[in-house]
Amino acid sequence: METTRIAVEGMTCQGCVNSLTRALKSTPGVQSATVTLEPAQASIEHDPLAAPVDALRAVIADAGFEAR
Ligand code: 9UX
Repeated sequence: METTRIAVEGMTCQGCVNSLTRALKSTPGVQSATVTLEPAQASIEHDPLAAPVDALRAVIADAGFEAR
């Protein structure tokens, strides 16, 4: 298990935070995810083989936000 922090642009309210949190937590290989507006980021505990960082970034993009 590994923890990755990704800056996330485009979240404007707590609903964004909640929906991105749900999307990340439902991703296979993700054990836990903490998303905050301030700072605008996601901290993700994940299995790097089952859920590599590129996959996490894709989940963020698919949820409608920008991974930086
Ligand atoms: Mo708030 Mo975000 O009304 O996707 S949920 S802006």
